[in-house]
Amino acid sequence: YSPALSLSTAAKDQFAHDIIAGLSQNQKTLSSKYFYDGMGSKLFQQIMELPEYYLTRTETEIFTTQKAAIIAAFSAATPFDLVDLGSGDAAKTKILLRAMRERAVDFTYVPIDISPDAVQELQQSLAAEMVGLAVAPLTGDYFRALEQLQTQSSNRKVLLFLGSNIGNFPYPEIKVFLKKLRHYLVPGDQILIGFDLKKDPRIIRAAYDDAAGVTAAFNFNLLRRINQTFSGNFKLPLFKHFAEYNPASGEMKSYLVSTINQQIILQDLNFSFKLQAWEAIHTESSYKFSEKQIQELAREANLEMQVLFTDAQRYFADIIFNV
Ligand code: AVJ
Repeated sequence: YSPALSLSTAAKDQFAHDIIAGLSQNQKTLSSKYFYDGMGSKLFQQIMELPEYYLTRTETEIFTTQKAAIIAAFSAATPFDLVDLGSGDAAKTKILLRAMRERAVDFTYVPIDISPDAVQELQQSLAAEMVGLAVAPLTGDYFRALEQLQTQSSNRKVLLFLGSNIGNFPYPEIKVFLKKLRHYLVPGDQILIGFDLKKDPRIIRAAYDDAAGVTAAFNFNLLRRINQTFSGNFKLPLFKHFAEYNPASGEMKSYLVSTINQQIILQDLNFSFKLQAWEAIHTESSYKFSEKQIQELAREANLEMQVLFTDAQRYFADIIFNV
């Protein structure tokens, strides 16, 4: 695949700031949004193929079996922008894109992703697979990208936030996030959100601790990326991937656990810190939802639930909200 595109200075400064803040805390933490450099996006594509990672399979099932109803719910009388937050390789979105083209729906596809590599590859694959599709991609932070979109298009917006990306926000932050999103939307706009639903805790845990070790590699890649970006000395074999699901809170938590006492130095940042043996760095939370929680969230964010789509096993829900 193409070599990694480099980060902008602003993005690199933000990354540096977040690393230092997260690793200076008592409970050390790194933000999961930094998983997705070129390599991380590739590893996540492999995760989506894993037998244990039911999320992609179930959302794909929803789109494949119910695409006609989903598209009909977009109430597409006028041209609109289909804005895909965290588009990645857009494998699932492409199911909707193809069906919308078949029905001659008038829309522009606006993929937004934090990974420049992912956006570039998506642009190339769309040019090859969907000739003539109007595509206006944006790279970077969701809100920065939405800011930019406002300056270049006044179309009605249908936002996609698929794959349970929303699960990366802890509960109070989701509310803040949804309220911020609404700030870029007006009545008549819509949001389609994919939620991973609560289910057998063992099934959930297995999805984040797969037998082939791809999720572990995805987690370790964050340390490799920090080493590479800031001349760090993380030694990957001195850490263990550990993932744990709490069925009471619905929080799926991933960690990198230090196996020994060690000092980490990030030379370019002039920053160092110590890790005790078996101290854990929290790297990701992926929240799981009950339908009741989703309804509550919608109420609090002042979003009207229009329609809920789910798979045969009720593992996953794609819900369209009216702004
Ligand atoms: C892309 C955030 C939806 O939380 O399930 C997959 C990322 N992390 N395996 C998720 C992820 C570990 C994924 N999201």
